[in-house]
Amino acid sequence: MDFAGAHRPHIAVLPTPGMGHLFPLAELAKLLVSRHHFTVTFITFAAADNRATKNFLSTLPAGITSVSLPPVPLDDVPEDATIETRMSIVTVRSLPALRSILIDLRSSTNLVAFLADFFAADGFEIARELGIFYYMFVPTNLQFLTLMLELPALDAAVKCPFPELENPVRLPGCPPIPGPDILTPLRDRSNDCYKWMLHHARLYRQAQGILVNSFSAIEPGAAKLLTAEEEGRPPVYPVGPLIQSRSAATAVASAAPCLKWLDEQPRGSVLFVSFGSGGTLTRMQLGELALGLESSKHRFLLVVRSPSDKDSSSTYFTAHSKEDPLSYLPGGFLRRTKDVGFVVPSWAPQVEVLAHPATGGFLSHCGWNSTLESVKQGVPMIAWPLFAEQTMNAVMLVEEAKIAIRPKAGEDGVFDREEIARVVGELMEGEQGKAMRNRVKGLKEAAEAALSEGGSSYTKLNEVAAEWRKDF
Ligand code: UPG
Repeated sequence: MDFAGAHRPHIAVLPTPGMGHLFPLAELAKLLVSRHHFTVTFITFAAADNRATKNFLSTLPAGITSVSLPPVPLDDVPEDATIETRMSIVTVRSLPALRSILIDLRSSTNLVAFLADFFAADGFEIARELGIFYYMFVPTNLQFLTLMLELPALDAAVKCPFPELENPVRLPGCPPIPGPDILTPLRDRSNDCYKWMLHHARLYRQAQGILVNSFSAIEPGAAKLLTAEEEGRPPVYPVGPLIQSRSAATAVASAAPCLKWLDEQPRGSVLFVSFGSGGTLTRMQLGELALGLESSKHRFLLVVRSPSDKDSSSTYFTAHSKEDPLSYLPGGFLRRTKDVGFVVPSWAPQVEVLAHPATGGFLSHCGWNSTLESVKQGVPMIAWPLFAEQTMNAVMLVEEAKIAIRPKAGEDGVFDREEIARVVGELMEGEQGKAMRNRVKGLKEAAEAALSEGGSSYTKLNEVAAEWRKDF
């Protein structure tokens, strides 16, 4: 096949660091290349310059290349700055280098559009200057997008911290969000990350279009409102679920024993437990989780990272623990559970695990990719959100989609072993679990329909591609 720049329009894509942002954009890029005959360059931040990202980028098909932005100084950024603050500062400081790369791409390819993900909209001004399209990609859902579009108005209207609100936050078309479940960077208005989120929220409305990794059946209220035209708001295109068809090759090779173990387990009997690409628990919570799984007497496949008492996203940029995570499990746990459990350090081939017939439930941090992967395989969930928009996703999955159950924390914020065993039992063999299983099967079919020819997501991506090609 011919990928020569002269024959194809070219798209520059800027994902902010994190595998959860890169994976869906890579799936989108593959469709743009194979179905719509574009070529694509990924512009990656130096913060994403790790082994996992490099390996992943090297597996992308012909027609997709990547170029890395140089590192920017971050010595003045306080140690305790949040992920959102860091990403935002890195983006702003990388703008001069981004400009040079986009100018180079314009002279060496048929560059027609710049696609930024949700923390990189500062790049729009460069695209505008260069006379190319500037669109946004939201790797999470329409509920998150609704919050961001409403944020400037909410900021003016709400006087107290969101977690102290007496009534839930009512976003158009979305289930009511209790104040304490609001997006983590919005919880403390005095923190810089709040100001950054407000800054991004204002830029969202400047995009010429917004692609979202979601589909209408999973959040019908928000989809109905956002796919209608509205003055002053860019058109919104739900193009999902865009998820990996298989996990990164390295993960499959190094973790194949867990797939072999699954082969030996009864159909639908195993609970998969994983907290996404960087989620970590406190030392005490990890212990309670292990003991809760043990006392549930259900089979489990547990991905363990070294705990962190300070930060629930402590391996976000690396995906791997620095120490041996198994050493943090309660004494004797591995021996006592060896007939019912399998433990994988740091990283498992999640897509294959969820697709395996032995997997019957997923205890997840509710990262949006994990959620979509679970839906794609018709697997119901236990919602255990940690950071970012995960608590809001949990509300949606429990209250609106009704495909997840959420444990209740004690006054100290910890889920104790009894509560964990209770929700595991309910999901794997209770009436609620059965109902959730039926509903998630319905969503799985709706997701397949959305992506197939003539389906809503298929059609929306066609519309975007046609717009980008119109002057080519
Ligand atoms: N994954 C594996 N093996 C593992 C752990 C993760 O293959 O052991 C994959 C998983 O299949 C998925 C991705 O890594 O494709 C994880 O993505 P996601 O579930 O979205 O979690 P995060 O990486 O934490 O995602 C970030 C945010 C999350 C947000 C998402 C999309 O933390 O809140 O929904 O980005 O914006």
